[in-house]
Amino acid sequence: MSRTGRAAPTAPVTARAHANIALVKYWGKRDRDLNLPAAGSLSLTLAALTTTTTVRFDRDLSADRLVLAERGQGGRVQTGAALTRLSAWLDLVRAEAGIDAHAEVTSENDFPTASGLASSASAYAALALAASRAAGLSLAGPALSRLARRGSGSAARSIYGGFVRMHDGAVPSDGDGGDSPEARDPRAYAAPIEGAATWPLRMVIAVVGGGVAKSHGSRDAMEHCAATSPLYPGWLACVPDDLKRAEAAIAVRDLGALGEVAEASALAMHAAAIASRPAVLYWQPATLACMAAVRELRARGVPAYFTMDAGPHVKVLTEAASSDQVATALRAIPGVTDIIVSAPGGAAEVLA
Ligand code: 2P0
Repeated sequence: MSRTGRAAPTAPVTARAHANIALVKYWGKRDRDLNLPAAGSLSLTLAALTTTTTVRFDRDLSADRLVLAERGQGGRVQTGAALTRLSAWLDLVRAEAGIDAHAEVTSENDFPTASGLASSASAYAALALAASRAAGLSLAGPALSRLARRGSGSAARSIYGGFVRMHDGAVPSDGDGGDSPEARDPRAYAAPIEGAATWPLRMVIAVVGGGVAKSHGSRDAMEHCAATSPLYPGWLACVPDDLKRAEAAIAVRDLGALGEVAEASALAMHAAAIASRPAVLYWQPATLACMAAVRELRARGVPAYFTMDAGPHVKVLTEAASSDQVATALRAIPGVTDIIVSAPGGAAEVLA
């Protein structure tokens, strides 16, 4: 990058964002460079999983610097792929702000990183808010969501609280089966779904296998799935109708209908992943035991519905009044090492 841009403001900015769990999954891209999703998605932002990030641009820094910390552990300076990915993303912020200073980024998760608990979602949402403000930009929601998306697709949703809909941004085909070149990107951002703020829901997360790093990063796994899974086209074909059904269920607060879509979407995504060659299989025995326990709870009249992401953990959507019962059932399963109960969370916010 040239060193001729104007100086950045040097005051640090700290922002916090919450992770989100998709109820209609994002799994596949239509443009790798712009990180455009192949389909829309829909999520619930969670209060209990947060990333807090501080960004400071400083012309005296000779390179970008990234320090990551996890709950109860000291920070670790990152090198290699994490830093390369961050620097490429920071270049977008620098270009938009017209600055050329390097940045120091310190980020702390209050939950296990890279374990399938959606750490990149809260990370890039907090980063988008902190870095854009630290660079002197004041981005409105859609621009902020798009910036977060360039870091990680799911992060576009963590800009907002509650239920959030990610739009794929695709415009009508230009006749060659592709999007119009001039409109490849602008509409691929998330927006909050209004009206469910007072719905007393909980997500009960069964951490399986101690929250160790996942076996396949989701970015590589979804690309591998799109390239090799015979079930990938079938998975993508499900998404538009699942989105419609999920939004209709949220509009009338029908947990049963929403939960049914969420389970179906998660299973379809995992089916496509499992059918990749070689297979991408995130489940462990405890994952299946959790799914069975949720079905048993439901057979006894407890409103509980599971979903799983790019890891072995099981996330169960339920009513607040049933969350203790669900947590107790999941805690008893061998291989479940922790239980996190979360209420819906709010939007990303600047702390200082
Ligand atoms: C989701 N996941 O909708 C899906 C379900 C994992 C399974 O979004 O490549 O880290 O950074 O855009 O956002 C995880 O994928 O992928 C994810 P990139 P991301 O939550």
